[in-house]
Amino acid sequence: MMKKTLPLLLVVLIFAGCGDGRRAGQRQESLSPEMRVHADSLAADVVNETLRSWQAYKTYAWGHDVLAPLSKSYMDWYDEPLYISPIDAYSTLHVMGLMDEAAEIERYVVDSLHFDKNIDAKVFEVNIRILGGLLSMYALSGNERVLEKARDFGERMLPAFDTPTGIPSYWVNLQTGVARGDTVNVAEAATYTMEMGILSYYTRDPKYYQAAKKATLAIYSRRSPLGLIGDIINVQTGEWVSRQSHICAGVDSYYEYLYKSYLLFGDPELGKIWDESIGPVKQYIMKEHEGRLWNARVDMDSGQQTSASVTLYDAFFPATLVLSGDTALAKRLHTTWDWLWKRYGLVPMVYDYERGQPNYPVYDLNPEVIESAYYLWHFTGDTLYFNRNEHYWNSIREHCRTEVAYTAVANVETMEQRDEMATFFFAETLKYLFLTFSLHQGKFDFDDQIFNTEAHPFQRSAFDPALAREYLAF
Ligand code: DMJ
Repeated sequence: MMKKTLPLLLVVLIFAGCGDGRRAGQRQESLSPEMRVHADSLAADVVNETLRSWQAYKTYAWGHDVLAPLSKSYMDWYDEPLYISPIDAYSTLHVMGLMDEAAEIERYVVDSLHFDKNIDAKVFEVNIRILGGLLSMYALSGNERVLEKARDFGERMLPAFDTPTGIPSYWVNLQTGVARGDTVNVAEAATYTMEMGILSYYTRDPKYYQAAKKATLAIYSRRSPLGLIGDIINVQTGEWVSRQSHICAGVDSYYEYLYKSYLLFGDPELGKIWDESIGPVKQYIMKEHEGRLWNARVDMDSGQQTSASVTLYDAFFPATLVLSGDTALAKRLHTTWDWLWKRYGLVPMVYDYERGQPNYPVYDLNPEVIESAYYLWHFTGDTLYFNRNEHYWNSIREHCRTEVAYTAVANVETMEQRDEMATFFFAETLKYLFLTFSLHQGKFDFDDQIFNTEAHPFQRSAFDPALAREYLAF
């Protein structure tokens, strides 16, 4: 439940401003005493496995971006490491109560990490993982030196937004500020309002949020008469490079951030954009096929279907839907993802539901199906969703567990493994599993939290709506 101390204006914005049934969730006490014991042991198992994977990272990849768990080695995203796994892992370790491990990361970040590196960083990815991770590290630790790192990183990202449209270039050089890459997808164009809004709030400097919001408005203002957007755009001209409309990888977090940023800050303009965007998505993109509900790709001008390919990223959508109050649609979509997971034993990255075959059979330890089951478990109290996440955890344990940690699967039809443990396994997958199995313990107040798209949590009641309006300048 929302905290009673929540400022009245925020309550008004969240409840009265939403008008269509959006509400905070109700955790239902639906676990029997026996199930609670079982859930406790699952939560403890996830913590143990997280610790085991973290120790593997420290042993084989410390100081680098990503653990390669099969070769017991490491990979970096760029010529110099940015320490992405630990930054992404911090909030999960903290939420699990692994405070020594979390404190070690915090010390390393303030003492040894600097961003004055001559590398071209991918703006979208470093925003959700590094800026989002640092901001949640600050929120959880209160360490002002962490905030200084986040501000420094935000400053280094800003030159990317200096384009005629306000949509950021694909890359930015962290040292020189030189940006390049004129073609971006919508997720890369407009998944910034949460992190940059939070940075504006903490620093009381609106320029970050203003840059992020301009990019979001640049996408929204280019919608078709049907209210649909394309998926790839030129940041210099604002011309759509692809007019395919969908909620798949390459667009997904645009919609997620419209709603979540509105919820966190109460900017009415974002609420209006969400309200005007979600109807066309439901009308044109949701498709029935053989008794299941899927999402299609359609032409943004005609609404005609262009493809029946879904990506496993699309499974974020039930979470956003149930958060916004549309539980019925969220349940139907999640049942489809559950069917696909159980068909293969893990979910393929890309699947064509009309052909009934994967287009790209990789599973990279992604969180989305689990994330949505966690939301549904929280909001409905139906143990079906708890059971689903138990099933998914068993699948991951069976197919992805290695001698030292967890790894991706190259092909869900053969379960052949691939040598990489993505940073979001720490940030998202393990966190959502732990929060599912520990929900009944009541230690983590979901209703007072909003996760960025990389599952870094931020406390809603820590953002005063009147101050948000001032610090973000909306
Ligand atoms: C994560 O990096 C983020 O959640 C992103 O928005 C899309 N999905 C990946 C993990 O699958």
